[in-house]
Amino acid sequence: MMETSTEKILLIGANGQLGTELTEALRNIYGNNRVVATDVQAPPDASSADGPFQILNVLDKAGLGALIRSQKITQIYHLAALLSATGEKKPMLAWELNVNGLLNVLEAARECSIRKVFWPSTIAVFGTQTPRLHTPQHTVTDPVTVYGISKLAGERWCEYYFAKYRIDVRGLRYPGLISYKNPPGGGTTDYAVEIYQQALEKGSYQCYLASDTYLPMMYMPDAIRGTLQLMEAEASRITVRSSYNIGALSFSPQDVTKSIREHIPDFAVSYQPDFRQQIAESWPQSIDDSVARRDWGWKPEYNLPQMTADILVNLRNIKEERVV
Ligand code: AKB
Repeated sequence: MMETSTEKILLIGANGQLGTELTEALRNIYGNNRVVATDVQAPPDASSADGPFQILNVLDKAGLGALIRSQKITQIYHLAALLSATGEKKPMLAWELNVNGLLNVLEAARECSIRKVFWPSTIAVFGTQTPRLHTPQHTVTDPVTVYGISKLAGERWCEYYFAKYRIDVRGLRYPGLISYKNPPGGGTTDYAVEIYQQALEKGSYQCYLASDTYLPMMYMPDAIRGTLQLMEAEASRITVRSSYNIGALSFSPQDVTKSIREHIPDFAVSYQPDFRQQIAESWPQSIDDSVARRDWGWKPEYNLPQMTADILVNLRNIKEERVV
């Protein structure tokens, strides 16, 4: 832990799937009191509040500025967003939160001389004309979802604030993130989290994507490590200011089912594709992340069998702890 650090970090959207684990990781590095977690609601589990927490709506520009000044914030991780499936149900809110929320953060960073900003983009910035295999860093971006459109606009804004105001903003185009600690919220890739939980709890799962739908995915420990690695890299090594492609796994529901059956042989999966199938079909199947590897040394650690084994062990432990 960096006891002597002068950094003070603000996390926006700290209660989410990524935010919860990133808050913990940053507190381990910088110390609990140097990481201010914020969200629109209080955390569901009060016992997880092992550091400062404040309610903050990123659309409240004045409130954001006041918090940054009063807490003497030096870095911002802005994670609050509506994801792809929810965004299709609430398109205007998705645009408002995803674009205007980011603009509030970038403006606050400019006005308050923030040292670094992290902002997540997504594979959803790609679209139907994008090459779907080993999708390159620079290629066609013609997203079909509001989520993808808003994140693509966000990428352009990040690059603009770097070029015009030298704001040190860094981002990753996350694939589907898989974790066992916290549920994802409203994405197209969420099945890859639900499937493990239901395998243990019910022994069966009904999947909303077709069995052979390949998507880029990543286990949360890799996502956390990659995020911290990007943020710790020398600024001179960052050649992409919009957002880096970052890859790890590529699998289909059928593949993950097979992997779970190595541990739970009777696990049964049925398929009933819904509106999320069309979204998935507009996204890449695998990602070329050679630019991230070259610039700041990105390398994932988990493959599918390792991730499956780790998730199932941990979910079983959590279940046993609940029973005791
Ligand atoms: C989603 O499914 O919307 C997200 C994403 C790929 O950005 N997980």
